[in-house]
Amino acid sequence: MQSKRQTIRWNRVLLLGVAGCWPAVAAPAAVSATPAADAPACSAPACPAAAVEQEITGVITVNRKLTRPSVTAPVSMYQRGTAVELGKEAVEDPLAYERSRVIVYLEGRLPEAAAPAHRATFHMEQQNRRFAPDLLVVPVGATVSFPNMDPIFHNIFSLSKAKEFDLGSYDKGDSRSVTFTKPGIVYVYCHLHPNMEGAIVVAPSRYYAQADASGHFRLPPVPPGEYTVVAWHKAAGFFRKQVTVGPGHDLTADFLIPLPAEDRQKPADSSHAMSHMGGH
Ligand SMILES: [Cu+2]
Repeated sequence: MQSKRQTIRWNRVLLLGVAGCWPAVAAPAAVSATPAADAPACSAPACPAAAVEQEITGVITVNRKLTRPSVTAPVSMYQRGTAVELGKEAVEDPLAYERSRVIVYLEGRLPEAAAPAHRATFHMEQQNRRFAPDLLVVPVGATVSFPNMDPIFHNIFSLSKAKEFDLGSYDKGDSRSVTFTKPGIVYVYCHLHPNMEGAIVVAPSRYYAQADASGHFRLPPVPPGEYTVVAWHKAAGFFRKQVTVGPGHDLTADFLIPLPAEDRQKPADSSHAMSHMGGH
């Protein structure tokens, strides 16, 4: 008997919780007499109607034959002046690594508040003759600095449509910065070290995320509306899904990203970089 009463009580609590989430017009009159009705409609955090803004989440699944990313270049190619050990990627699970290389962002009509609220600082260091990080996502309008942490010169440049630049050569401790005013993918290279490759995803707004090793991503909360969720991977390109934000809609966007089996991933415009490096 005791347990049955408890069950009934719990059912009532659940019902009240659900009823509180309904639009005011749909709320049964009987519920308005309960204490819960004194609270502002839909104040519960889990209540869909109360959440003006909601998060779009998803899971990235990467498919490909298991191959190890090739990151090591013959050291003799670069031995001039001070020797700097070429950094190596500690890759334990190649698919987990690739999942964490997926950038997700919203595109199309975005809310007014979509512009970056503040100018965050972004860095892409040159460390051990690699870019660190070698994948960066920033909102349009952001400035990225490129500090040289190596005791050798680097000369960072890009020929991508979204942003062309050439920072010239500079030594350890120096830095240059670039402001990205156009959304797009900016591939970054070094004139002096052909193994150095980086990518900067300039997202159209502050609604972006990078998937974690398990493939999960979470975009900042957005107001109700229809959105295009874009997932991008350097070797696989762009994938798009429509998501409607609002009560009763599925707020997940899962992506299956097939990767080519080759070891080495080359972005579409890397040929420009290679032609630039003929002398090296
Ligand atoms: Cu370099």
